[in-house]
Amino acid sequence: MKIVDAKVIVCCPGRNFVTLKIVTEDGVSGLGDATLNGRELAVASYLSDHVIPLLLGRDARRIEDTWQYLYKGAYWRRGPVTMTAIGAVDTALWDIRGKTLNTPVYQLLGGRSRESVLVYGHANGTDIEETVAAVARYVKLGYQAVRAQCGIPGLPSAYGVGRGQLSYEPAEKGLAPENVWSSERYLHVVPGLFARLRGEFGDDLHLLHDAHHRLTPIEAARLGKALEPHHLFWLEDPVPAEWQEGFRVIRQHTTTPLAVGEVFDTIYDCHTLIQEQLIDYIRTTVVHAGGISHLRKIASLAELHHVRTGSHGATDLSPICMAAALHFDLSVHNFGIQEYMRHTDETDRVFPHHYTFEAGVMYPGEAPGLGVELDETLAAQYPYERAYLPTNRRLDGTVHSW
Ligand code: GCO
Ligand code: MG
Repeated sequence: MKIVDAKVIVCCPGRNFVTLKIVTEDGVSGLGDATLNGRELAVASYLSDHVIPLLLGRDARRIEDTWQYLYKGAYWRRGPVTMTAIGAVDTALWDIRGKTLNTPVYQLLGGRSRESVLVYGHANGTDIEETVAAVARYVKLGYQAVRAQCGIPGLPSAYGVGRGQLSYEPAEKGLAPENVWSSERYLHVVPGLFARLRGEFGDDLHLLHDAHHRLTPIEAARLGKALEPHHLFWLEDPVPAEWQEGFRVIRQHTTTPLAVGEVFDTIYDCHTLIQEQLIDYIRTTVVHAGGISHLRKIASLAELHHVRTGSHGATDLSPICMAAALHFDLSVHNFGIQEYMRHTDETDRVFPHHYTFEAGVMYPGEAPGLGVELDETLAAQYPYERAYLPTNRRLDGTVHSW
């Protein structure tokens, strides 16, 4: 079953998405998400200029061999651009395999380990009371788990807080805007937010929070301790995650569960965190961590060490990634939770899909393969628009992690 064609489709139905489409000699096609927020065209070029010529003529059934060939064959291993491109190829090949065998991908991954996939949504507001109202809206929609973020007095913008009534979207058209940050002000507000949320919603609702890589280990330890009475499902990305050993400090001080991994691209970014049990949830994504094949290896290592999965699922990952994540989530034994930031109707029309949401959980659907299509005619009506993630400076002007 030879690969006879492959192409990259870049479109912007509200935000940019990069998609790889692979076609076999039998006319079966598969899709892979290749979106790297703010650096989209680098992956598009990596695929078109360097990877596609290597795919033509290869056997589409050799998923593992193709992964190893692209990873080891590049010599220059790892990095977000390379691993996103490999992830797109891997995802598209699993899609093709499912369609060829007329079965949903999760059946190829060992079948269901559970009946459904628990997801969390994003609630945010400019202050605590607005966030309480936003969480209430999610509860009304049936969510059992909600991530809560709120504005910080004295700071014009805060991570995760949208403009007006629009849901939060992590990209800005044009050039990168600059936000202002103060860890002290932030640390002062967050415990009060969760005290208020527990008071309002009781003990059963799962509450999550994302610190978005902004604290030092000792600040994160202080926040984790302050949040212990409110028993969060997790505290996400407490510190910049490159320095895996840095988590030892946080871990010594707090029992608040820790989650990290959305910026990781291979198992080598998280093996210390997993093997030393410095985290509770690994949040690597299908699209950025080398596809379904590599994510399964990370999950297997994590399973040995009591670490569960919690894949990133922001709107800057396309519905193809969302579908792939749901097949993965349903099948791995040590699944924890899946992030689910709803795409806009515009995006959903370009990527019609079979996955569904009901009462706080999701299902990948029973369509063969991943169960997502790309309407290429419609996609062509939404050309690429340059967009960046914001950058961040402290109150005195020093550059800080965004
Ligand atoms: C999350 C993430 C996103 C990222 C975004 C970057 O937990 O959903 O932190 O909001 O900021 O995916 O492209
Ligand atoms: Mg995050």
